[in-house]
Amino acid sequence: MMTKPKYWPTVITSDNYPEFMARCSGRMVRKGQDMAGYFLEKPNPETVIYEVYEAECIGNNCSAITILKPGKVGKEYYMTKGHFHEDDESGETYFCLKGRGIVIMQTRDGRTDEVWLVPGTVACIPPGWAHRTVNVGKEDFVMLAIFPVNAGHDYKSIEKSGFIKRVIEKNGKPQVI
Ligand code: S6P
Ligand code: ZN
Repeated sequence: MMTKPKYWPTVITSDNYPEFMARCSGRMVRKGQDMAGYFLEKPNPETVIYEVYEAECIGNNCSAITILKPGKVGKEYYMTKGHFHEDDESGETYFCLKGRGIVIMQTRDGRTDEVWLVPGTVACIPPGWAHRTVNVGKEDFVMLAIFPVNAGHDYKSIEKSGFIKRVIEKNGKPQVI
């Protein structure tokens, strides 16, 4: 049986993404106090590191905008917690809308890779790769994520073992170590 489409097509750009955020039903704020143990040094508990705006999933597709603040904890740039997807078949796509960032990725068997993002650049995260975003710029880093509805989020594995690579400032520049 044919059902009447419920949604209109949408365009999201570097200029109009706040309109998308305004329509989002979910908003999550991560402060330093939520990220104890993630950075090499202790973050200020009250400092906002990032915010995530989640839209209602449409069919099989979920979308979210992450606003990652500029700044460092010691020499380490602000970053997201990072996670694997619970579903091993679910990848993800990150579209950079603003700023300058790095997506750090790794597999459960220890392979690592990273993708540098600026507006107009897209990171394709294959299934089975954990992903974390790092803001290495001086302004907000904003990206749109599209992922399958059944992806699920496994934060525990990263909480336990962390990422193999970190992004720190060395001689005034970001360096993946
Ligand atoms: C969801 C997607 C993003 C992140 C967001 C925050 O699959 O990867 O929307 O949730 O960037 O990162 P994290 O690691 O705290 O979920
Ligand atoms: Zn994800």
